[in-house]
Amino acid sequence: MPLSARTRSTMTAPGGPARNSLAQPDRTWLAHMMADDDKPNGVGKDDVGVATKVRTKTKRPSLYRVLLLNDDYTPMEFVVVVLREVFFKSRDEAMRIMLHVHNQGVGECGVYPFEVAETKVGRVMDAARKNQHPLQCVMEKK
Ligand code: TYC
Repeated sequence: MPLSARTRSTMTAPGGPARNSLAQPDRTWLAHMMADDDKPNGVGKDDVGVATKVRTKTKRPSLYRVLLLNDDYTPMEFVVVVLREVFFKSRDEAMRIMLHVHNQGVGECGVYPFEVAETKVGRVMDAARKNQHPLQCVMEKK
């Protein structure tokens, strides 16, 4: 059939006929003209690597409560120093938290993303061990 006799609707691009004429044009067969950044995933990109999809949605990190536990032997002043140095509490706030733990058995030092909470628990436990106090610090998911 001469080219002039073809109607537009019967012409197909090398990538195959459009599945739906209202859909976005099939850009596959134009891949050789596109910058790699503009090519749909999996279409003729020259670079080799792991297929990635850019994810724009951000997730808020899970938060963890860091808790101090009471015991009968750790000196009150040591707990106050830990609260000031590890959790950056004022002297008044450190005293309040220490007394709360002393009276209630457990108290919150702060709420942090996982790795921050983990680091703070580690710092408290290291300081307690070095000073031979039985002070315990734990974290729990909020
Ligand atoms: N109960 C301890 C005492 O009487 C003080 C203390 C407070 C210990 C808080 C631990 O997390 C703690 N010396």
